[in-house]
Amino acid sequence: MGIEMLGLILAGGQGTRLGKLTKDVAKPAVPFGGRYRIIDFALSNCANSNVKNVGVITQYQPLVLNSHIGNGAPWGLNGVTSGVTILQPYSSQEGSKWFEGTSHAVYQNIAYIDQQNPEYVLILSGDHIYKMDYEAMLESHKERGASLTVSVMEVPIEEASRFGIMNTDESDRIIEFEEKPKEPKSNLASMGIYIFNWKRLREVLVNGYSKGNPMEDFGGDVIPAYIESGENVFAYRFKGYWKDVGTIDSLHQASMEFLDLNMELDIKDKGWRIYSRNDISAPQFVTAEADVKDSLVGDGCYVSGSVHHSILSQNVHVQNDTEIEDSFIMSGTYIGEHVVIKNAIIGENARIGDHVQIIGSPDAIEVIGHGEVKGEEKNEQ
Ligand code: ADQ
Ligand code: ADP
Repeated sequence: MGIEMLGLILAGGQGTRLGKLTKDVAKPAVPFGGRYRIIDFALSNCANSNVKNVGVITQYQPLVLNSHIGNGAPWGLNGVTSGVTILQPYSSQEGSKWFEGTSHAVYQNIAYIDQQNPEYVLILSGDHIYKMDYEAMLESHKERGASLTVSVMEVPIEEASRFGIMNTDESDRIIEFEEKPKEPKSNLASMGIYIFNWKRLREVLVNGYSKGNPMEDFGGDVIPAYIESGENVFAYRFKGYWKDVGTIDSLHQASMEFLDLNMELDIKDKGWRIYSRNDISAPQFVTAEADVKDSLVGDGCYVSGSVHHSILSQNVHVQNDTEIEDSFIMSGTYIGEHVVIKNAIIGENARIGDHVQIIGSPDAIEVIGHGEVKGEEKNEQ
């Protein structure tokens, strides 16, 4: 007997738009919010929504992602009837073929999905920050007798060409869908979160590939094909905070929003916890010279400079007479004396020497990569 709904997290994109931050780390494994990695949100939503079986489809630099997810224990996905499986590209007899678009990646994993034998598959991206109850979305899918349900949100019209954009009828049936249109006809955007009836999706993928009509991408190929062939495709309206953090600007913006105590994404909500894997560090130490305001400071930090409206992840070291403002500093980074950092994202284990200035602006965020070294340190510790 199979399971009701299998979660599939697409965690394989290269994430070129995150530049240096994804040089050796897959996008979903990029740190967020001082103690999380981006994929924690999708994994925690699964755990909280009773989606107990999850496949994570990877391809690019999966090492950090693999060790972060491990056996799935932080999310409670390591039981007898639950589990998380990391799916990597493999060589088949037809030769090795890497995953191309998003639906091709699912097609490549049919053997795994068949083994789980789900009635429904829930397709998720590994790079979204949000809290969402997928069980409620499944209820709506079932009630409407849908073959595909697409989670949607209204976005500012000037941003609409970054998304799959649709038109619906009065019952929220999707009647038109265009992937990233140059001239969007509406502002109703796909969040890239789908529930499919597995049997039907499997047929569409297998038929497409065997008849020379490959279904590479959900937004570009599968959804338009479903609508054209008259399948029941419905929009499910999501209300709440949701952000695709696939670009430097959106990652910085989401980090600054994370500092707002009244933010819509209530991270302290005990009814919807966001779980992660974290090492235990010593408590943070803030010296008498320090001036820390409006900031999140992780365990193991040592702060002797001024830190305003910024996130210091675990084990960050900030020396005297240094100023940090509107920035996100990832874990293990050392920042020397007389440094100025504004509107920046600093990668994990970077080393910023004395007197270095890293000054971005809200429209041009500065980025230092993981392990990058800038300038020299007088007070090497
Ligand atoms: P994009 O986010 O641009 O648009 P895409 O880059 O194809 O879609 O990737 C979606 C997710 O899948 C990302 O997390 C990416 O890392 C991952 N991914 C991409 N290729 C993969 C592969 N071959 N193997 C494994 N994982 C892979 C999509 C929809 C739009 C919608 C936006 C919302 O196509 O219609 O509006 O999401 O953000
Ligand atoms: P971005 O748009 O920021 O580059 P995405 O995660 O959306 O990031 O991925 C972009 C594209 O890169 C995807 O279509 C994905 O298939 C492709 N891609 C992912 N991994 C690799 C890889 N290892 N080599 C080449 N292309 C890849």
